[in-house]
Amino acid sequence: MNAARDSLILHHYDGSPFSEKVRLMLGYKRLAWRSVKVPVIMPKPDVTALTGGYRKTPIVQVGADVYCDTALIAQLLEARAPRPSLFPPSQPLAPLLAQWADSTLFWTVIPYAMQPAGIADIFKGAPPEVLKAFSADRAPFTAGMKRQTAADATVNLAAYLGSLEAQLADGRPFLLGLEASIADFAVAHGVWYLRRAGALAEIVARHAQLGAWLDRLLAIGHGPSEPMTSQQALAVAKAAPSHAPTAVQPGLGFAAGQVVSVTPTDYGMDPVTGTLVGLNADEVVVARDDERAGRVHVHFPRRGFEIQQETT
Ligand SMILES: N[C@@H](CCC(=O)N[C@@H](CS)C(=O)NCC(=O)O)C(=O)O
Repeated sequence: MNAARDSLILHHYDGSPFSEKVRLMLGYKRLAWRSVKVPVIMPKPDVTALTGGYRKTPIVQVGADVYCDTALIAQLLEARAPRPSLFPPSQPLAPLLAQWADSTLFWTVIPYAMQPAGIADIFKGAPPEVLKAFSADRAPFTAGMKRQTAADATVNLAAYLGSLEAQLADGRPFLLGLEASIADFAVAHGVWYLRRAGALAEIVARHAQLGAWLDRLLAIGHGPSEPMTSQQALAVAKAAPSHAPTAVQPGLGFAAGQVVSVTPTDYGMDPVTGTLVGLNADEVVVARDDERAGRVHVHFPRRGFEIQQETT
């Protein structure tokens, strides 16, 4: 099991757009990874044993360190394999475009693709109970959000894809220039999902440059992976001798050792409670104990997450 100690373990499922974003980033960086398939809906006991309650997909595990949210996962991969970079210095706006794609574009793609004509293809072959269970799972998951109507999403998406097409019109291979960046991977997962939406995928096919750009990104592939069970992943966490070095930077409003909860501010607002062990402008890290996973350090991006001190 020693070889697994420092391995990147991706917990994901095939049809998850944010997982596709990470799979492509792994491929881009030619990193080897272990693949743990997780359930599409709750319950996910082997995920929450690692995270302490966070249920979004994907997560990446390295030993007893668990990284939530693809914005932070991108930074982890960048640290593991700096070249090729997801953050080329010539593209300072790449993280901003990525943030827009992961929020606004994604939440325009979903209501557009989830129209009856899209659902028919996205859930092809699945019995009606599966669709029903999916809807029942996702309703509370997104309860705090105002969802776009299909009509609004259609108009908005046409404008967004039109802008992306225009950006690529000068023949550049990637959205912000000659090199790929985090912006490409963040936009790609939404457009990838649109392509799976049967007749509705026509909205992508209308844009020749955008289609060619997506093909270019998908050609990167996912790199080499080996399957692993969720039980094996829990055993890797439990056996890990130590955690990644981390520290609480002073002046950011919290102190090491405080019991805090960390909660996404957009949707899927499941709090994770633990002892604060790491904090800086980019990430917040809490330590928590789980019977099966042992002592786990759970990492979240600082932006897009709320930290609350818990009264003990
Ligand atoms: N900001 C998160 C968003 C992740 C997200 O919304 N993932 C979707 C799947 S693509 C999800 O969690 N759906 C519910 C689930 O898988 O339980 C990230 O970048 O990782």
